[in-house]
Amino acid sequence: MASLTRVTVLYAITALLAAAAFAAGPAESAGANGSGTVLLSGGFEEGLDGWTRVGPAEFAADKEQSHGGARSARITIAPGVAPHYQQLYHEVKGLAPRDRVMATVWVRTRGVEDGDGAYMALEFLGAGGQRVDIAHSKVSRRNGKDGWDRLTAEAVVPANAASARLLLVLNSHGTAWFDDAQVALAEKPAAWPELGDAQREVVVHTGQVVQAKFGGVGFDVFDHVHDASRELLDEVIVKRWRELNPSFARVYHDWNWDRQMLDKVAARLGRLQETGTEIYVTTWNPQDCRTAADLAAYARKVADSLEYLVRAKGLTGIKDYCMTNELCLGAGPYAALTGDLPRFKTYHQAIFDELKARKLDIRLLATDASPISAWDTIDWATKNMDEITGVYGGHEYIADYAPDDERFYPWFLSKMQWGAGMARSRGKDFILGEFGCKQVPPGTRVGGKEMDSCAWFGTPQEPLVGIQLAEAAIAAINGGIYAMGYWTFADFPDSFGPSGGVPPGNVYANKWGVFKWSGGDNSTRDHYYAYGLLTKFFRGPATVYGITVNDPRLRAAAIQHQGAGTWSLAVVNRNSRAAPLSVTMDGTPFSASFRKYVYDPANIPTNPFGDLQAPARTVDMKDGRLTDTVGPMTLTVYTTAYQDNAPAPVRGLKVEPAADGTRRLTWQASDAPDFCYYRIYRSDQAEFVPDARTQIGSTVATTFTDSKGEVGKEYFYRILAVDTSGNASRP
Ligand SMILES: [Ca+2]
Repeated sequence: MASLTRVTVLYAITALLAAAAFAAGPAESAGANGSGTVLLSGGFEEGLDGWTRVGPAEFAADKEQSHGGARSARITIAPGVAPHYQQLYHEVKGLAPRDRVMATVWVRTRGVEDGDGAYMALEFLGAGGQRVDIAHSKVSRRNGKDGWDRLTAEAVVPANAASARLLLVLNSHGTAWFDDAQVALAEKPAAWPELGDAQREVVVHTGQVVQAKFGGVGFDVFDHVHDASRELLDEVIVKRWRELNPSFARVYHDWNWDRQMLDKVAARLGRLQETGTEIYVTTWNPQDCRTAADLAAYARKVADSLEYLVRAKGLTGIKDYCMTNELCLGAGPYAALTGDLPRFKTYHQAIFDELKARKLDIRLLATDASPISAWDTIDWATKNMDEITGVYGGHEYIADYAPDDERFYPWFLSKMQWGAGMARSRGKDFILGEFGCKQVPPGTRVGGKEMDSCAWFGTPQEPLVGIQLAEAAIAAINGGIYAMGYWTFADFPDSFGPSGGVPPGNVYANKWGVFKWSGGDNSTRDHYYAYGLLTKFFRGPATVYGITVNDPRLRAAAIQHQGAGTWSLAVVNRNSRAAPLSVTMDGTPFSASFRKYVYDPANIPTNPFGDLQAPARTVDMKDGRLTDTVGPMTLTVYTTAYQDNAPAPVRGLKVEPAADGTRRLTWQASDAPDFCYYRIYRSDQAEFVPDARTQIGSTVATTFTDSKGEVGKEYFYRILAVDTSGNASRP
């Protein structure tokens, strides 16, 4: 879960040194844009000159161990000394804001049995010497335990950074040796052309398949464990799920659920079955099994649970499973299995055998690690446990790029291609199981609760979250990812407490949803109207085609739905002005009328009941070519996945006033085959025309209680049936 995606906060001692200006760096150049330039290298052959020692420890250029040459840097923390991020650090010069930087070092350890172990970090300091960001390598006390280990860290220099350091840290008793440290410039962003009013050419290459069976843009689902009233389900949770219609979901699971809880959960997950959603189940806090017998019993219990959900409760959408969220184990430290992947494999082997014996067709996913810097665990899995792995996957929260940062897309695309490529090297698919924008800093508390939420919510950047998420989805699609889940569909309710996978005593709020769940407030967040367009129109199974765009500030993805043969195209325009657009299909030319949907952060199409925005208009493709204009900083979705026939008018409306002043409405169910939900309207005028001002609700049920009217006043109601294309019936 998102709360713990960042590594344990590591409070390196911050010395208030005068910040050295970046500009003082070397001018040596390698690539055309400076990429590959080595900014710092440390072999420690000449001692520890230039390295600053921090904390009580023994620091030495040591001859006992070396990875290259004759010496390495040694840090030893004696038994009587408290580990407190003792470290060697070195300034890194020659960086500018937005540069992407890579660091590597080799490490080996002896006697490291406690604490966080030995690791590396890139730290960025502001002009006042304060930390503004830090990027860690893998943090594990197993680093270097069995010999020299290579650690890597990658970061984008924050806009407010004035200096940078490479930290070599030991936060355990024992000894760590570091050698062959290197920091290199990975990418210096090249200037992008300003294309003004020039036509943007988007070409969809129908002969070039990027992903032959795309599974869809989806959600992480956690709400099935939270109590919800019938009204909340009908009017909010089920209604919005049906309308956003995602074909993929990653779903929370607890190995310790009893039959009663499994029944409750299965009933709530029925809505995913109704929408034909593929379900990826992940267990939170799996049992820490100490013996082979314990593990075998545990694997049986997990398989029992999955078999019950699939066979007894009919949740046949369950297709994927991972034994743990983000490599956590029991009550251990976050991502404890990162440093013990053979143990992860042992769990999956036991569960694999159980599923196979029961002929349950569920793919095991490795490794579910977060963030991208921990995806080397996935690489390990491709090399060490491919025969029991059906699909690969990991998570990422976008820590280094603000939503208004146009440089996010190419970086994320390269990472998606890397992840999908690892899986493809074994003939498998890759699932981006969780993603989201930047998380609030660990330790953020609101109203006495530990907050787990998006750092941009409630800020002027919030409307742009929808744009960044759309870019992430477009990058994942074009990168060849199989399916993705945004964390999360709904907020956790305020009442969520110290159960459900959160350590006892941790009072915790998880507020990432596309809509809120706080008291009676279920209002949507802005990104509902951007990401929701993508879940609805980028469903699987679909074919993803290669696409080229002649403007680096324009991002586009195109899919064709299998079966119906319909098309959906998403375009994000990062330019600060409108862009004339031409889209060409380079295969057999065809003509079609596309509906055009727009998400404009400057004009959010909010609806109090979460009804998705109507299409802006239709745009015709003629002989394989569509021309239009896309607005500045917008997401535009074009689709032929719709029909124009509205449902028949709703019949049989009855209104029954109750003594308490509420009015209970009932009506006959719509018989439209693609029915989605009803809208309820009220006026004190008999002949009123339903509109946004008179709408009082939306629901999937054929009943609605109007509890907001004045007692004794006469009201008139209209019910409209809405289909999955968004067409509403006549009153
Ligand atoms: Ca050396």
